[in-house]
Amino acid sequence: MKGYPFFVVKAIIKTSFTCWHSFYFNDYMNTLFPVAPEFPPGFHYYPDFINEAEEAKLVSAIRETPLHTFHFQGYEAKRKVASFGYDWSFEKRVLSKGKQIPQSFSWVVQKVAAFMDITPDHFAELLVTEYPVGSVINWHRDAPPFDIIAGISLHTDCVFRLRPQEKAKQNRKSVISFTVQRRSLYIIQGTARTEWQHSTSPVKEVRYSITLRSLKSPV
Ligand SMILES: O=C(O)CCC(=O)C(=O)O
Repeated sequence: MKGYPFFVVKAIIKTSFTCWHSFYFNDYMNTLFPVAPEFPPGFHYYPDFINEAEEAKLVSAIRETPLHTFHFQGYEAKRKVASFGYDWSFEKRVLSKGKQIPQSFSWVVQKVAAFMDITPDHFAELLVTEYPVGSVINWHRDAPPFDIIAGISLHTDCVFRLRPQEKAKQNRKSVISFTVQRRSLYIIQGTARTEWQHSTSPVKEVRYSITLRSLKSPV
């Protein structure tokens, strides 16, 4: 360091300290706090479930699908949806058979079913959702007639949250918040389905999701 002006020496010392500090400290932090949060029983998360080409194929299939604004108890949400197969009306509280799942989504239904070791016809509903920038899905448990829920995230990541359904158990500490990456799959069943609610935080870019649901009792 001899011959270097003092401010250069100071900058070199500061930079190397910052690098080593952050390297050592981050490594240490990762050991202390594992990246994956502890999910409630029945919640499973699989990053990179589909590849980039498959994601592009699904996004273009969604963009060709006519979507409509989602209505819930007289309230108009920002997100847009299209439901195929069996649809639950929150307004009328009835399950009705709608349009067939389009051919362009069949392969993804088959892929999720094969992964879960069930047959594709277990999935009675396929819901396509478009979340414009800033939109969310509020805290909820899915409609009563449905059983397993499988969600594929597309186009951007989003913050997904879980909290107990029971009011007495709800507090800041009971919220599990984590990122669901684009191209990932999550599965909600068991306790996570019956005793937990889920929601998403406002998205920074347009997000699409595909939600597959099975029925508790076949109709
Ligand atoms: O977009 C998502 O991943 C969440 C979908 C969801 O919770 C719902 O449609 O009920």
